[in-house]
Amino acid sequence: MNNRIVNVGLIGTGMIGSLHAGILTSCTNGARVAAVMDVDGERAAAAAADCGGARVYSDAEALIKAADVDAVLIASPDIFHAEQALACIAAGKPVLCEKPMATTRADAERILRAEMASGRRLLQVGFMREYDRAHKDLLALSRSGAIGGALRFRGIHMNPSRSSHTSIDTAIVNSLIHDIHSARFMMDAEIAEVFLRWAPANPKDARSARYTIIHISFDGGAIGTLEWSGDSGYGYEVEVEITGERGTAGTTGVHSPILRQGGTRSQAISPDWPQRFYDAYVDELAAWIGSVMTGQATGPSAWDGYMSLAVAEACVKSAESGQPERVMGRERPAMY
Ligand code: ISE
Repeated sequence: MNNRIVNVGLIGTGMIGSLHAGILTSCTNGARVAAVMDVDGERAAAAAADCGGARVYSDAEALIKAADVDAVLIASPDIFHAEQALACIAAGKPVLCEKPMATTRADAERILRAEMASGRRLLQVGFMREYDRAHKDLLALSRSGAIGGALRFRGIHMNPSRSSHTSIDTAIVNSLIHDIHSARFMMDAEIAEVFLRWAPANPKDARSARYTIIHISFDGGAIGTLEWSGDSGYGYEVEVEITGERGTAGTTGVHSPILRQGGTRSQAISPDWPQRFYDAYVDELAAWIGSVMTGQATGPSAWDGYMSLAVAEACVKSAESGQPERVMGRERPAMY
């Protein structure tokens, strides 16, 4: 790429889309939001104005094909991700696609094949925890060999109360997909088998999900658990821990000051994910823009998008069967 400024086309201006737009506009060197698309025209126009006057599209395909859009950020509802990612690859445009990359393993496979046929990596998946300082420090410690070979992974993911309950399928594909990817990248191993149990949010609706525990087995023999709550009752928390042959290491929790007052010792917890992971999003976008400039996609790949969905599919199957389920992956292509 010769121009010094990457013109980004943003698809979707909801909560995550506007978070990305704000970061790209205010603190990402070498980037600007040049075009936005949303089916809600008013919301798109407001986002465009916040970005200093981006062009507004009502059609994602038209934005992707626009000659002056250098790279695309997909932040639309999950069900649109796959087709929009495929359109970006067909147009030869670098794309940062929010998680999940698709909603089914079959669609993820189509993306993987399209990217392989294009001959180069164009797609980065928005698994932003890879850019989180606490995750990076723990991964570096584990890779240093300080705790020996990894035996067990533990992921904790607590969400604050939402206005509506999530179904178990949505909890897996939209939210637990982060934890699935974290387990893979923190352990440097693929997940081979899963066994899911959950407590419903509403006893009259068995598919509603309040608390979920997934037992996982990795290729090579390590084991783990992913715990998820759709309603922690106290705020938002994500922690990971690895037990090795010679010790256990984990992230250190909230970083706000400890307050001693009125006979208590307290520490504020993030209200939700935009606060907890803001810095990770900033670093993710800086890395993505850097990779667009050099012409070589980095970070979580279409392979990560595919494998996380293969594991998610096994989790959904386990929710239906009540049994442990094998992950139906595929051989890792040489390109990844
Ligand atoms: C949300 O879509 C996210 O991506 C957050 O990171 C995750 O923690 C949350 O559970 C999801 O709903």
